[in-house]
Amino acid sequence: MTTIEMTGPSATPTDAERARLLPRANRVIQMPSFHLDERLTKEQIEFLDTYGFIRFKAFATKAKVRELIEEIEAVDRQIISEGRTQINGVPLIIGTKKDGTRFVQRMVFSSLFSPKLAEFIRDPLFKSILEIAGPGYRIGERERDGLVVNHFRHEEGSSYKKLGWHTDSLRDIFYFEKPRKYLNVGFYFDDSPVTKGGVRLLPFTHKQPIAGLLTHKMHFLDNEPDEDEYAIEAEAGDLTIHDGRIWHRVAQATLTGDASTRRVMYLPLMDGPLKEKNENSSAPLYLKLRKLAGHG
Ligand SMILES: O=C(O)CCC(=O)C(=O)O
Ligand SMILES: [Fe+2]
Repeated sequence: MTTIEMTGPSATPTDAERARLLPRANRVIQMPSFHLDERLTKEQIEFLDTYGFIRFKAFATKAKVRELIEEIEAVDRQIISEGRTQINGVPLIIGTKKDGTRFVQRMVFSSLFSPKLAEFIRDPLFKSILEIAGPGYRIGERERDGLVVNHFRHEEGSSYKKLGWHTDSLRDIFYFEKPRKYLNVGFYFDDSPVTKGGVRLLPFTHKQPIAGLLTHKMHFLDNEPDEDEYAIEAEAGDLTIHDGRIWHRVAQATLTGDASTRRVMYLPLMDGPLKEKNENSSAPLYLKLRKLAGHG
């Protein structure tokens, strides 16, 4: 009979093994409490490069968050009252709350509707992020989908409760451009504990060769939890950066109604030739793919 001796170094599970034993929803990324001052430190740049993501605490004050929420709510009401279904050719995702109110769940080109949002993203702190994105990077307020505000909500009538596995770099391929180094910068308007669902990602997948971008999972069609996934939690006012090549999804909240509200704004960091959109632009192909997969 063989007995297994549980002694020696092999008896001590690694962090990864320990993490694997936890129920999935509890596997939240533990990361140092990073703060962003003037520029990213060497440690912060290395963290982002190694893991493919980073979170900065309290990028904006709670008062600023409240002010910006009022602003996005005003833009939302304006878009709904004007009966818009798309902006610059990019379709909006619109849902209905229990009380019958229609609201925008994926707002695009948001800064073009609000001088306050436009001013916020011109804050010098965002410049330090542009610097690490690479030389010549800009915030493309009129390019691609512009400044996006996602509004996830778990409720009957909601059109945006979750988003399947994807890489953001797929957009480049659909725009017939070589996937570039692409940083996705998210600013949180709401606290986002795991009970609100939120981002689940596969650390290190940003280092995959281009083929992996296309083949690792079925873009947008696959919503299944992955045993290697980790959740990113954040609070209102936090800022996150993830590498556009990393595989991620947005899980559905276990909470419902108002308690499930999760609003995050994404900044379009661009380089290369300027291709501004206007009212005559047509819908991008990658959004058609998302639509086919049932997202919006
Ligand atoms: O809501 C989020 O934080 C992420 C959304 C996302 O992955 C996307 O819109 O591509
Ligand atoms: Fe994404």
